[in-house]
Parts: sequence; structure tokens; C-alpha cells
Amino acid sequence: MELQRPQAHPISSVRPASRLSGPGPYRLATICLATLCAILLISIIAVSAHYKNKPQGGGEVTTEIQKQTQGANVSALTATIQKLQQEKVQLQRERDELLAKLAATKAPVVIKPTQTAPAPIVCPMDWHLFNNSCYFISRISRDWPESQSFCQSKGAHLAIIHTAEEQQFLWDLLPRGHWNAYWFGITDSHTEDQWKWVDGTPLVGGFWEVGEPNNHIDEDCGYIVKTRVLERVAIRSWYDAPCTMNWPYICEKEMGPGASTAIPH
Ligand SMILES: [Ca+2]
Ligand SMILES: [Ca+2]
Repeated sequence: MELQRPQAHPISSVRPASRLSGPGPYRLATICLATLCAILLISIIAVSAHYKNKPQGGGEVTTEIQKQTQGANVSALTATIQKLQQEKVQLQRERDELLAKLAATKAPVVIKPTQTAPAPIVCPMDWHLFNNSCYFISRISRDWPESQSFCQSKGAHLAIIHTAEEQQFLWDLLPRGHWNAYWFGITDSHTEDQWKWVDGTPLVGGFWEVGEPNNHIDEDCGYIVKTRVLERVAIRSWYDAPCTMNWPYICEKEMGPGASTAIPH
């Protein structure tokens, strides 16, 4: 029925219905035309089906080729991975051997003790810190040898004054008075006018008052004087006096590295 429609429609639109169904060459032509149309339609359908299936078949071939190619790639990658794993194992073995040789030839490691900051110096009560020393200003009076003995009983000695800064520090600790005198650690009792510190080292320079030391009355021990006279200054305050005189005194204890920090009471 569908095959006859394209033929019947144009005829019915231009010719009367009695002539379409009547005998004669028109009927034969109609039949032939309908047959040709049917053959053409069947051919079109067949060709369409053929080309429709053809790509599918080609796609299957392509997929198969792709699968084979991918399989080959996977095999190649697997082989590469296995080779790399073998090389990795070999390299690890060589590394371990080299580390073992290095450990055998390496010098022993000397572990240095952790560097810690030295503990701050803390002087006992009544002792005063300057640089790495603690100083004690006595309140009672003794002669020079007894003063030195007292300082030694504290692990100290009569003060040894090497710098103007140290001299000024001690001077500032001393109270002013009519004639406040304090023994410190210098003497020329062994050889006149050859002043030495209590540690045996010779004096270099010094902070003598003008005209001192003068050995006025056999004076072999040094002391510092601080008075109410403001013009008297630290760097010109040393005098010599007989060692038997009784005066307060200044002790010094070095507190640097290696020194005993304990001061007996
Ligand atoms: Ca003297
Ligand atoms: Ca003198």
C-alpha cells in the first residue's frame, strides 16, 4: 500500500479517477512505474542496510586492532617495570655496600659536649661584683698581714688593681670620711721600692697620690685613701704606710672559669 501512494497521488491530482483504474496503456504504465518504485525502494533499503552494517564491522576490526596494540603496550610497560625494579634492587644493594664501606673507614665521631652559657657570677652578701671578681670592703681594722690572712681565709686575697676602671669601681664603694684608709694587695717589704702584688707580680704604673710612695717612716704596704675632699680622685689615691697600722681592707676573689665560687663565711 505505501508503495502505491507516491504513484497514485500525482495521477489522482491531474486525472479523473475513472481513467486511473481503467484499462489501456495508462494502467500498464502505472503498474510498471509502481514496480520500479518498489525495486528502487528495496534497493535503497538494501544499500542503506549494507552501509549501515559496514562501519560496524570496520569498528570491530579497529577495536580488535586497538586491543592488540594496547595489549602490546601493556606487555612492553610490564617488561619495563620489571627491569626498573631489578635495577632498583641492584642499586639498593650497591648503596648498602657503599654505606658499609663508609662506616668502616669513617673516623670515630667525637661528640662535643653541648656548649652552655656560663652561669652568671653571683657574689655572696656583702661582696660586690666587678668583671669576674667579687670584692669585700671590711668594717673592722687589721694590720696588713692580718688583713691578707683574713682574705685568704675566704679563698680571696687583698685586692689587686690593674685598671683604672677597677680602681674607680672600688673607690666608689668606699665611704667618704676624714681619712678613710683601706689596705689593698701591694707591698715592697721584700725589696724597698720594688712594689709587688700579693700574687708576686710586679706593679706596673699605679694610682699613687702625688709624692707617694715615699717610705716616709719605713712604709712597705699600700692603701687607698678617700676623704671628704672632693678634689681627691680615684686615680691619685694610693699611699704607702707601715704594714703594722690597723685599717680596714679590701679583699678580692676571682670568680672566672675554673675558679672556686665558694667563699667561706
Ligand atoms: Ca717601702
Ligand atoms: Ca707614704
